[in-house]
Amino acid sequence: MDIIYTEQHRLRNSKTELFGGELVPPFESPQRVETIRQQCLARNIGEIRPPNTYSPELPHHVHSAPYVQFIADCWRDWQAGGNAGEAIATCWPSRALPRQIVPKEIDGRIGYYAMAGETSISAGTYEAALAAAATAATAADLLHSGQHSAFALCRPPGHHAATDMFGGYCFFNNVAIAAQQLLNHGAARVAILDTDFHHGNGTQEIFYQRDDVLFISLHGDPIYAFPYFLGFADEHGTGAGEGYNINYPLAPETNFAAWNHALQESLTHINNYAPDYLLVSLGVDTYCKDPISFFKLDSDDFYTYGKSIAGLGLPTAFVMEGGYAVEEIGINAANVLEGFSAGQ
Ligand code: SP5
Ligand code: ZN
Repeated sequence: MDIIYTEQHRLRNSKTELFGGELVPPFESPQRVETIRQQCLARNIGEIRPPNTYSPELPHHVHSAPYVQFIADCWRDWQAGGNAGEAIATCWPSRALPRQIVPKEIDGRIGYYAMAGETSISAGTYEAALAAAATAATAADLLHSGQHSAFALCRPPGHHAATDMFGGYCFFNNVAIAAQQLLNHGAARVAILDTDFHHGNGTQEIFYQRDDVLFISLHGDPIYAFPYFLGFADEHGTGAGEGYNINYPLAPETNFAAWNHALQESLTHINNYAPDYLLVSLGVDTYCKDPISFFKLDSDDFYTYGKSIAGLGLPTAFVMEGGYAVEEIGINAANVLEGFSAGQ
């Protein structure tokens, strides 16, 4: 399985995350991807290759042009505004402030485009996010050219990024960009299976009214877990998209037996949809020792579920999302890939 990787991910190296009322070093660190890369090398999971070159318009596949421009300009404008620290949103168009007019001032503009305040924007964030999108698009290109599988080893992650919102450590929705790339290449249907602990609110929003992408997510019940305000079981899609969005919100302490039950149902839905391709939003924050999540998967479970996914027999690209137990995320991600290869 080819592994697409570029060291440009390191350009995303913010110093602050707002967590527990303090500014702490971000959970979403450069070390994450390096740990996974090392593990893939040590276990011979596949060849490591760089992404293809794309135009800076690549994110326009799924994001609005003003939003992409905001991500490109934010750090410069924040600094020009005389701010000492990294760019963090503090005021949003929330329920009782509903006017959707994009403010001219950067404090207002960042609030308009933010879905959460934990994620700081800093120097290099835009460049790294663009490289992550290219990494995922390359995985799509590889499937299109006939490869059976690929692994986009990207960061920053993408699944919380919506048409015009960043947050949850995400800026451009890598897996959604890969799906659109496959459709642009002529695919009729693409399925996205999101195994990250958190609901893929961005991916859901992007494809909610469409039937050419089936989105299925297994995640911590939003009544208890980030992103809190989307990801419930009654969100089925609208219009042409009715029936093409499926959520499995799962309770605190969910173990592999219960998680796998939802996975097996998901695989049946995907099989019935008969997509041309499968994209997996691969989060390994379902691991029992993840510092910000509450599922109870063990390292062996990742191998087991990788193997199950291979049983679909679909050309499949894995696109890296979350996972914050840095010691073990390499083992867990490589276990999914190795399980997939064994199941082919
Ligand atoms: C891609 C991805 O996995 N993004 C996750 C973003 C989560 N950010 C909010 C974290 C808040 C965690 N609160 C945990 C409370 C533990 N007691
Ligand atoms: Zn996550």
